Amino acid sequence: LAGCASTSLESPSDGASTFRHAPLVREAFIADPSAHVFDGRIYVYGSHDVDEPPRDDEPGSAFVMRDYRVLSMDRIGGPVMVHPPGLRLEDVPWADRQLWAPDATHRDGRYYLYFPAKDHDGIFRIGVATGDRPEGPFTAQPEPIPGSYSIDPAVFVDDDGARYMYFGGIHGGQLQRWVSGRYDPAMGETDLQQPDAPALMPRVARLSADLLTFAETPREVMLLDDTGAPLLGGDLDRRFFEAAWVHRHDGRYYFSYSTGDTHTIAYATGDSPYGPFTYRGVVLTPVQGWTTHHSIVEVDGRWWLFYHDTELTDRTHLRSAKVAELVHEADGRIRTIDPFVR
Ligand code: FUB
Repeated sequence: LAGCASTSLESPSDGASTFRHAPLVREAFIADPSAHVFDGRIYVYGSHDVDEPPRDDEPGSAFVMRDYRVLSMDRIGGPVMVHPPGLRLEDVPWADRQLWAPDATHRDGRYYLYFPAKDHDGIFRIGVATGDRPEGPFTAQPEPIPGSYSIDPAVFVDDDGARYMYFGGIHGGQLQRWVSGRYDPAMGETDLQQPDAPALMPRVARLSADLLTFAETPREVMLLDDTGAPLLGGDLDRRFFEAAWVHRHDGRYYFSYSTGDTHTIAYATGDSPYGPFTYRGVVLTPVQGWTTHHSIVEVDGRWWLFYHDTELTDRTHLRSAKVAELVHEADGRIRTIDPFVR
C-alpha cells in the first residue's frame, strides 16, 4: 500500500478551518469519489487529479488525469489507505487522455472498473477494466464499450441483481454532440443553446450479463419538474450537467447529479431505474471549487455522501474527497448538506 492516513469526519474545531469535513487523504488529490462497500470494506473509486499542462483548449482540458488510485477504509472515520495505481492511461489501448470520473461494481469475485477517457480522435468513450481485487490492478478491455459516449459512468445494482449504467455530461463531457445519435463536433462546446427547450438528459443502459457491454441502446433519463414537464435547458438551477448517481431507499429510486455551472448536487426521485425522475431538491450546496461530484452509499444502516472540494489547494483541478452523513427524512426527502456549516 502506498499510503495510509488517519482521518476524522470533521475539520479541526479550533476555528482555523471554515470547512465542515476533513479531506479523506492529503497525500494524493482524489476527486469524483464513487464509494461502495465490497466484502465489508469501503472502497472509493475516484479521479486522481494532477497538475500538468493541458494538451488542448477544449472545455475541461485542465483535468488531465493519467491513472486511478483507489482509497479504502474499514469504517467511516477510520484510517484511509491510498492504494497504488490500479489502472494507468498507457495500459488502455484505446485511450489517449483524460481519465475522468470512474465507478466500479463487483460480482462473483470479479471487480469491474468503468471509466471515461478521450480516444485518439478526442472523443470521450467509456471503458471497462477488470480485476480480482477491489483496489486493482485492473486490465482494460481493448476497446471502449460499444455504443458508449460522454463521461461519468455510475453503475447501480438493483435488488434483482440487474446493473444499470448512468452516464453523460454536457459542456466538456460532450453530451451535446450526441443529439443525433452520432458524434457531431458542430454541436459546440456547451449545451443545446435552447433555454426554452427540454434540457439534455443523462443516459442509462442496462449492462450485459458479462458486465462488459450494454445490453441495450442507451436511453434518455427524463428529469421532470413537479408538473411532469421536462426540466428546461435554461433552468440552470435544476437541469442536469454531469455526475449522475443512483441509489435506492425505502423503495424509491433517487437520481442525483451535478448542476454544473450552478454548482449544486441536486436530486430527483422515481419508481423505476429508467426514470422518469421528478426533481426534489438539493443534496449538497456549492463546495469550494467549480466542480461538484458525489456518491451516496449505505454503510451498516447509515447513509453517507462522498463528495470533493478544493480545500487543500483552492485550484479547481486539484480536489480532495470528503464524506458527510446523509439523512433521508421520513417523507423521503434528503436533508440538504451545507459543506461549510458545522
Ligand atoms: O474530474 C473530471 C470531471 O470533473 C468529472 O468527470 C466531472 O464530473 C467533474 O467532476
